[in-house]
Amino acid sequence: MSNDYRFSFGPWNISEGADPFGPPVRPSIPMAAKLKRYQELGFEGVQLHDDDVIPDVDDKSAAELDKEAAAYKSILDDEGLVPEFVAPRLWESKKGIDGAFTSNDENCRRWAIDRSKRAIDIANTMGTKLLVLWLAREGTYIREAKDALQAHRYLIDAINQLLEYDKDLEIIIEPKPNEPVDHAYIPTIGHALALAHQTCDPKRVGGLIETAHAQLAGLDPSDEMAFALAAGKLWSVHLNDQNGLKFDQDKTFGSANLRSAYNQVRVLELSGYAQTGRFVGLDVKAMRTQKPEQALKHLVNSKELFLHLVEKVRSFPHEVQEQCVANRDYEALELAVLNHLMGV
Ligand code: 3MF
Ligand code: MG
Repeated sequence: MSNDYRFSFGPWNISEGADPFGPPVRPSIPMAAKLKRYQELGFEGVQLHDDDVIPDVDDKSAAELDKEAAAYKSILDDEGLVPEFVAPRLWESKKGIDGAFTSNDENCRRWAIDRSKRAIDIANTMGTKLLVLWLAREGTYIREAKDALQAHRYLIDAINQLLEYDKDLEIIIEPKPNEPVDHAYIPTIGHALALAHQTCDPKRVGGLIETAHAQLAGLDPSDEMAFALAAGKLWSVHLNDQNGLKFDQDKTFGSANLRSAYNQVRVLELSGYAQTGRFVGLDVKAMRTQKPEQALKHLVNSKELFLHLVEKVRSFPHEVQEQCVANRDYEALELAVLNHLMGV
């Protein structure tokens, strides 16, 4: 098994199983206990929201933020873990009810930028330069609710202010087309990178592709990854899976579409992603039906499947590939891929 990839997940990926129709079904696990599981599961990186590190971020003084972030960092150090990024969790605050950077309320827009600066301070204390922006509520339920043109200007202005605030910061935009809003303003990596290029320092703004988010946009995740890779902008991934166009499922990687998973691993492997040192992040959810003692299998299984697929990519017969492409015989190539995946 190849061990040159670095894997990460977020503490929210160890969940109690609540869904919009029912309460938690598993006991909650304290943060310190979650962090203890990372190494034994074979993960090195921890994806973090600002309030994963420090609850009630908005109510704390700068000194308190610094102290609590340093304490969290020392737990990570003790566990031999690395913080991959910090993301401001703007969508859970009442202030972000109608969007954060694109809210119609000027006070809320100002809060969103201030809160993101707090997340940057936390990231600095934690020792990561990466800020992820999942623009959860930056969009609308009805088109007339906002001025979409103005909303894009707000987004660029907000990102500029964050880039100015910390000259070493790198911002990673995680696009998603819908959920929680009906239509998000930055639905795909194409939108994210076009936005990046309108900021004051485009080389410090990149993207993160999540499998399910690309699929919800009706796009092929591996081609989305290739698009970002071609621009030197694939700075993280959230691998998972999605069974058609429905709610964001965050299924175990490869569980719904093994062929698509193979192609995502293939594009990462062929581009030399492992050698960049960037993380292969998972954003997967345990099924609500899992018993507490079995509620980490989605993480391990996703990572194991990824590593098996790395081997599949590496062992695919190159001469067959070349011959089929030379003959333009894609039926033969398709069967060769399927046979290879099935091990026949
Ligand atoms: C939502 C997501 C988010 C982001 C996370 C990091 C809760 O569909 O994917 O997970 O990945 O907030 O910014
Ligand atoms: Mg995600």
